[in-house]
Amino acid sequence: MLSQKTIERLNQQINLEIYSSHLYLQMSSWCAYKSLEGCATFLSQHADEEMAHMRRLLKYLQETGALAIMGGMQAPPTDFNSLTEMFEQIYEHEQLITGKINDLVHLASTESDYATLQFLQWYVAEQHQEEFLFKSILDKMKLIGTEGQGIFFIDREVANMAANRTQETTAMN
Ligand code: OFO
Repeated sequence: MLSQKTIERLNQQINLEIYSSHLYLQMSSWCAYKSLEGCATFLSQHADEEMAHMRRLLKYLQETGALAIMGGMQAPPTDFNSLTEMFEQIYEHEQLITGKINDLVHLASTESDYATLQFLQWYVAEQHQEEFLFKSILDKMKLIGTEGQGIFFIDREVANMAANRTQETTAMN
């Protein structure tokens, strides 16, 4: 049995995950528009992963007899000054999500809600991986540089990441 506060906070998280998916799909569309096909594929894939994060929360709420509520959604930004700026925004967004997950962990801990505490561990590990992933892309961008052909090589690197992710997912199924 979840507390009302936990139900509200898990519902907020559901909506944040949907926003993350919208954001990455919009960014994917921007990349496709700029002919950055590798980044477009990678972000489209990531948008799907965010919906999977949302569904995990949805299932948990349903299993505990709570009502999941799909709220309204603000529109994500549609334009970016550069690929670097876009990935910086993603990294900042993931740090915000990590903060929200940490708040949820704190709440579950304060309420001695051990089932929710355990459920949230998957998100704690996932956020660690996501921050690492986007930080590594930003590091590569610094290393390769975004001038001239740099952007082409970055797009190719990110395309390889998307291909590896597809292989991992196929192997898991
Ligand atoms: Fe990008 O991890 Fe969920 O939001």
